Amino acid sequence: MKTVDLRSDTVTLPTEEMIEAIGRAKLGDDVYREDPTVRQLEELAAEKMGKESALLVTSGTQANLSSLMAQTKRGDEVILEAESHIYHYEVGGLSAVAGLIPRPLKGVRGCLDPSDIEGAIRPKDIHCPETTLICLENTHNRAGGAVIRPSNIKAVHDIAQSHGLQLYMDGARIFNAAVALGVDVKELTKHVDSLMFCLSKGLSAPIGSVIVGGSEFIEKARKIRKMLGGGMRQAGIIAAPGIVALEKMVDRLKEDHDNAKLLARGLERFEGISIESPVETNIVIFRVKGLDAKKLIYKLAENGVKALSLDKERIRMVTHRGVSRSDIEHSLEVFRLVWNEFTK
Ligand code: TLP
Repeated sequence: MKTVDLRSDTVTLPTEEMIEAIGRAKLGDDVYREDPTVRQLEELAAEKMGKESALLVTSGTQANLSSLMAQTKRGDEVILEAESHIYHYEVGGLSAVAGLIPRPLKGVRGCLDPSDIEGAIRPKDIHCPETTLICLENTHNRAGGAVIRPSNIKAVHDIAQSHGLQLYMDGARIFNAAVALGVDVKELTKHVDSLMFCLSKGLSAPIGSVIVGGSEFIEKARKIRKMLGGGMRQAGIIAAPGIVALEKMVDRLKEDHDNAKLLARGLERFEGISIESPVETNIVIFRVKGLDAKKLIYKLAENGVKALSLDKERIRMVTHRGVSRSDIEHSLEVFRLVWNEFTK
């Protein structure tokens, strides 16, 4: 049976070129900063993002936690979107490990209203925790891969500046946002103090994420990464495919976006299905009103189409390099058969 895996772009396998790059990589002990391939990746990432410095970490979750810890102190309050990955899917690390208080604000399609942010910043008062950091997520995962526009980032930046706060972006899929808008990624990074992006999602590298920002911040994050057990030794074998990802895999993301739109157009033809928000990038979230999303994805998986349920009625499908246009057509056909049976 043919299988199409639409659970996540994290399932992408490395390209041949990445595997070859691993074999050729010059290595050293990166805790002593002696791995030339890691240094090359970090320089490339900093340059692409228009920031001073960069740091390779093991995962997006480690990137977010290290970045938050490097910009706050225990007991601080952090403003973030209520559906954000940091708040939802990172095992509560910001509180459990970093000792931070999350202040979740409801956004519209993942996008926070700058005036809501301003209203949530704590006054300097003996009773209150100190607000020190604002986090954005771009693209926004649980908002269906929604793109946060440069104008919104700039508006949030201005507020952060006027209150002396740091602005951080979980840019796990920042290149998807840049490709969707047709802009250089720097347009999306120039107004944040720091961000992270993932190598191992749509860019297809097997492991790793990169934190970028000012040199002082990166040095703090480096020490925190060590504390979190992320001081890696011959990490050039991770950095080498990461370099290929950054240099070769960005432009093809458009193909994933086109496939996601094709998928959404096909799905919305079924009565009872509504697409959550217009598809801009590679994530499609849809609601199966009054039905059990978990049971439906189980049936789909039995027929070779893998997806994730987000909650009782919502399903997420993600396109990526491992899924072609004809795989989407095949998935829609499988969906039709399963759906007809399921809703009989
Ligand atoms: N997201 C994963 C799951 O954890 C849900 C996925 O399949 O989408 N920020 C954002 C916006 C993310 O979507 C993810 C991963 C992360 C951070 C964490 O990255 P990893 O999985 O590398 O720790």
